[in-house]
Amino acid sequence: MNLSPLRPIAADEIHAFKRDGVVCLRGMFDREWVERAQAALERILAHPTEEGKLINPPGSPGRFERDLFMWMYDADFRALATQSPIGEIGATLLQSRQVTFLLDMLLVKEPHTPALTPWHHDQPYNWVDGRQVCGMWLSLDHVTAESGAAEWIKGSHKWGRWFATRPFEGGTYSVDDDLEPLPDIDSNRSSYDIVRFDTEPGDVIVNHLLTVHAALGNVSSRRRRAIVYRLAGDDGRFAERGPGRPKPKRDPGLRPGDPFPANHDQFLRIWPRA
Ligand SMILES: O=C(O)CCC(=O)C(=O)O
Repeated sequence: MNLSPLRPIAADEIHAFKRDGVVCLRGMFDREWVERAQAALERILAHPTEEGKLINPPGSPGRFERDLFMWMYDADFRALATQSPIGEIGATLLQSRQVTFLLDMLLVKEPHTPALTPWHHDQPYNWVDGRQVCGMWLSLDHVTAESGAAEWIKGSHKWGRWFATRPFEGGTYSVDDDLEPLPDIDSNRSSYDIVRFDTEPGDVIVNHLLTVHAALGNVSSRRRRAIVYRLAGDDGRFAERGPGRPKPKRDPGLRPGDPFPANHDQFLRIWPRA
């Protein structure tokens, strides 16, 4: 299993991440990691954690499955967090000396699950402030538009706008967070620079946490399995979001604005590697 990315990350990939707020890094994880991750994901799907749930909008067919914090339950998810190339990839793209792992999440769209993932960006949902913050979408299947690829609006991380959060399942949170609503992107797609990547197992899409994105439904007969990470770099600070928003699993004992400590039971300092 590769500790470092299977190939060096190129200067133009780092530049694309900065400029566009998203980049697809092909072939970062070797086959052993991919198979280990696939097997771990199947274990969690068979025995979901208390966070595991179906997030199909009401009445929609298929299975859109989500689980969270798998690394706290499963040794292979923990190994992915701490021993795989994700820390080094994060440090390279964020140009950061250190990387803190905030969470892992699985997002699976089983065959014939047309549920869309709505347009959103991640930072207003996530307990992190700062500019050196990213998500990673680790592809565990051959993913195309038909099987539910994600779509990203290039440059949206630089709009200087924070949009109101909405549950993936549809509807709104009962207490508003005073953020502006998202524009109607789908009715006006040609006004946006939207990019989509077909991926293979072991490819990683890295996004700034302010990059606006969505994902298509899986209308194919193939599975679409992804593990998603959230990472913070040097300037990442703990944040609290509105009532009902996603939270760390337990009270982390931090105040808004606190740096993430090097040793914390919920936030892992994954780079430099211990
Ligand atoms: O894969 C999906 O359905 C959505 C991915 C997403 O929203 C994310 O990676 O933040």
